[in-house]
Amino acid sequence: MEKTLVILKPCTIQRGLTGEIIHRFERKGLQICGMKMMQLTDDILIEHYSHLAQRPFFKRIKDSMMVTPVIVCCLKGIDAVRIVRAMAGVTNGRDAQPGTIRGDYSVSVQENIVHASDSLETAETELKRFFKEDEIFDYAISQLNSKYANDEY
Ligand code: IDP
Ligand code: MG
Repeated sequence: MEKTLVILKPCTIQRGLTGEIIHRFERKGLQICGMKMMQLTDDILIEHYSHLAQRPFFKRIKDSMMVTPVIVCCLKGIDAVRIVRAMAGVTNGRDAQPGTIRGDYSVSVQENIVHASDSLETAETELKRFFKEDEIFDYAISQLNSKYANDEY
């Protein structure tokens, strides 16, 4: 099964939406394999958002990710990367479809509630960036047969 990274951004912490967002992923059937609060730093954000380094708003994005600690989550499931990206919705909250997280909770490109890994390869790199090996838990869940047909997992 795939594992993917979700970051609940400072805007989510500030607005008191943490539980609501985590609830959505749990309700969908994704398994929480890791979760912690951490204060991001300039160094980790330069690495994490390196694809945006040349954009004029790079400093603003980094600053917005350091306003409060964030909550990083490792979510697991079949096709977890694709599912979580679909649940997040497109980057701009004003364009995101109602029913998606950004579509339901954000009116901003920047303050868009969650980060979600965009591919399996990215997820692997990003999980290593934010979690130590012993902070990700591989434990059995009892309702696997209620979530999947037995030839799916
Ligand atoms: P994603 O989060 O949907 O994968 P990316 O392009 O990887 O989008 O950008 C990372 C984050 O940088 C976005 O979630 C958003 O917070 C911020 N960002 C991206 N593009 C813009 C922009 O044009 N203006 C302001 N912030 C942006
Ligand atoms: Mg991205």
